[in-house]
Amino acid sequence: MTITTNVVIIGAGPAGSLLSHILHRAGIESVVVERSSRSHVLERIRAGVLEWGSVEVLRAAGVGDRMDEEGHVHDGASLVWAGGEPLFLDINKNVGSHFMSYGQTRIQEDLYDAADANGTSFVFEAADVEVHDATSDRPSITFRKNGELERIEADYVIGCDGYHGAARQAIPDTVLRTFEKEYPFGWLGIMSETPPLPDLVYANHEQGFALASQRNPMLSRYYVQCPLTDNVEDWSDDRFWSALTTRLGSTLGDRVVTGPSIEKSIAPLRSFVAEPMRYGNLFLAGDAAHIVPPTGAKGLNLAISDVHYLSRGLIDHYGSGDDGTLERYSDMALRRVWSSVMFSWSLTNLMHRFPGQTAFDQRAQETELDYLASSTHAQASFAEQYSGIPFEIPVTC
Ligand code: FAS
Ligand code: PHB
Repeated sequence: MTITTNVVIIGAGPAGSLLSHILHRAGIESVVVERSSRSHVLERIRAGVLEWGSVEVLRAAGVGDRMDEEGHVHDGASLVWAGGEPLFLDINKNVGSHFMSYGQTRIQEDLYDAADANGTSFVFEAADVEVHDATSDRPSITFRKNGELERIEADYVIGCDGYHGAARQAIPDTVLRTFEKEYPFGWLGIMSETPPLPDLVYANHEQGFALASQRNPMLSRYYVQCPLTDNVEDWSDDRFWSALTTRLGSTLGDRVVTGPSIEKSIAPLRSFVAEPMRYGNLFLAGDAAHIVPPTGAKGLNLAISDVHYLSRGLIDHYGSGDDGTLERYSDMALRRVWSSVMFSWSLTNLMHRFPGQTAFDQRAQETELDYLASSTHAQASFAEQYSGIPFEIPVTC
């Protein structure tokens, strides 16, 4: 069976479901085609920090009410290293901005609730998605649903299908340029129903990196760096809490409220960028085009900024026929992507212990952190990058 629509979106993660929702509010029809089940997407535990620009995009899209009720606004985050007292990097004082703790899982629930209210067409458990005729005026996708081959023809195909998706594969190797870096360690993350530390804390320790984060006043999210060869089974809760509290240092480590983990997983770290983010009438947004190590809390935020830019281009196209923003999309999105990729790479290098790291390397990291503590200019630069550089297109309601 073949159906036609304005925009067909591959992937119902945060990028695809936010784009579909914003287009719906502008009267633009879309169909979202997702490989997994709705419940599987909702079960994923991922990001936890929203740049202020992302908060504004979600509010402007009308899906920010529960975020504003349950999210926690932070004026800054703390760094701790070499057994010293934590350094609170005051983002509000330095650049007049904030960030919000609000889990990606919640955002996904909010977006699916909005899709249900919109009546937008989502196809879950779609297999073998393929993009066809991306450079024609009528690109299409095919997929299998309950064994039946389906086709959707559209004006535009948007790949929001993540790093392992099908959309990027439709761009010929003669056109696509990719940039990749893999890190020689992973993050072991746990969730525990315990009160979190008040602030997010990033720790550089000779045993390795650690991060204290949160989801709500009774749900903590913690991470410790671990070897890529480790499995979750290698890490009992006791071993995890011991590593975390050691790496956070005595001041903060003594304040951690431990408890049984309700989720435990290991994520690999990589930096990846695919250029361009457009090929004919195929566009890429979110993890389909870029991946960052979670150190800088940028992955989800880049997905939201891509959608902010792309939705404006599509709204201009269907509204006034102006294709200027669509023409600029790839270059504009990539400027923000590379800025976040660089910040995430830089902070990962600063905060983690690399295999073969020498005493010199450790001392050099600590010296850079000492400089950050001593320089208001360095702190302002960190604050601007962590809370998110300004959008090239302002957010409007
Ligand atoms: P997503 O990957 O979320 O969504 C893509 C969707 O496309 C998925 O639902 C997938 O099932 C679907 N799909 C894939 N292939 C398909 C196909 N062929 N056909 C149809 N559908 C297909 N970011 C942070 O900022 N902080 C973090 O702490 C953090 N932790 C993370 C931990 C893990 C384990 C992972 C994998 C990512 C993490 N991220 C984190 C990054 C993450 O939040 C992403 O940036 C965010 O999910 C990006 O959203 P999307 O671009 O929508 O991609
Ligand atoms: C999280 O809360 O999951 C989180 C917070 C900050 C990061 C990465 C992950 O840099």
